[in-house]
Amino acid sequence: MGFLVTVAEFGFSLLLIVFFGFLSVVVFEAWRRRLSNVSVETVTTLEDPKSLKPIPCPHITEPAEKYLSLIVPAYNEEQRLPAALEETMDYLQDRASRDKSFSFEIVIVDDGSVDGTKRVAFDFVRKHTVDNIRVIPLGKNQGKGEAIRKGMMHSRGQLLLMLDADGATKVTDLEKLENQILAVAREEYSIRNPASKEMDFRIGDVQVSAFGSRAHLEEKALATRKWYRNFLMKGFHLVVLLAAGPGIRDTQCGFKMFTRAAARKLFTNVHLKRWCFDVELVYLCKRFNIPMVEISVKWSEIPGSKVNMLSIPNMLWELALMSVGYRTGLWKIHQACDTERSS
Ligand SMILES: Nc1nc2c(ncn2[C@@H]2O[C@H](COP(=O)(O)OP(=O)(O)O)[C@@H](O)[C@H]2O)c(=O)[nH]1
Ligand SMILES: [Mg+2]
Repeated sequence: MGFLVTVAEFGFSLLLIVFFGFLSVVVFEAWRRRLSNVSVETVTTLEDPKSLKPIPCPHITEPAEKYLSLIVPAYNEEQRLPAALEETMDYLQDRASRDKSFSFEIVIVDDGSVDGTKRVAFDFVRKHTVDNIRVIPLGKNQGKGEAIRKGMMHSRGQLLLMLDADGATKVTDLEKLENQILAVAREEYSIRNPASKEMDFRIGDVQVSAFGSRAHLEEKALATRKWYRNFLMKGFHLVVLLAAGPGIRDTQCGFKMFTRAAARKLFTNVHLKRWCFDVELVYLCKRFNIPMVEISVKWSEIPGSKVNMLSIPNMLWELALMSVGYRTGLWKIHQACDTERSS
């Protein structure tokens, strides 16, 4: 009898081991597929809403045609987008009228909005022409990170700025980022090409990134916010530190600028599609030795934020994915995007 019980126990344990072994393989396989799922580049078709004619879709691997591109991710921004666009356009037109060498474009990426975002955006295109402002419609919602990636991949600037659709940052602050990038790029260029002349220097060819930052506002925010929000913020900073390492105090600010060469490298590699793609950008800058500067910007909290408590599990999941993806080598780094091809 005792012998039979032992055999039954042994058989049962074996069954459990086989069952859990099988389960682990299934889960690991699903995890592996998710991890190695690099975004596939889709060809985006652009259209002039005035003539309804298709226009050629530029690509980050082609030479720059403008000085500055502003990439605006927009998800259900019918209310907040118009004022932000007006202010941005006023600044850009004013600057272009003062400086004939300054050229720009705004690229709005409509991320599957279900309100009137697309209508608002196309009204602006009709008013300001498709050469100055264009819309990339993504059809279905893919996340802020993916929307920005698509915008970057199809923009024409030597300098590429991502900024939120709610106008939370003063657009004139882009000059702070631009000036820092210019200073760092000139230095990098002269170190790498000691014999070259100033006239050969093209800002878009040197890899530099500038991160707008609200870290200087943190003390005030800590004093005025509820304790659990501060707790969550500190916790998030710790997780970011573990995932991407030190370097940038505010990874999440929606105001960042990249040279074309840096953007080409970063956005052909970035995997995360939602809120933590910024953390991956920091990680990638470090991997590629792309110089990063963090610059304080003016920030106003605009009502209507889409980040909520439900975004937290997604953020943690993305950071876990990133850590495992790069550490196990399942997320590959593509080096082959150093140079542009001629169009
Ligand atoms: N593409 C895309 N953009 C989003 C999504 N959710 C928010 N955004 C955009 O991200 C930017 C910042 O969003 P916001 O809700 O103001 O976030 P907060 O300022 O960090 O609280 C805005 O331009 C939004 O339109 C989304 O699911 N997809
Ligand atoms: Mg906002």
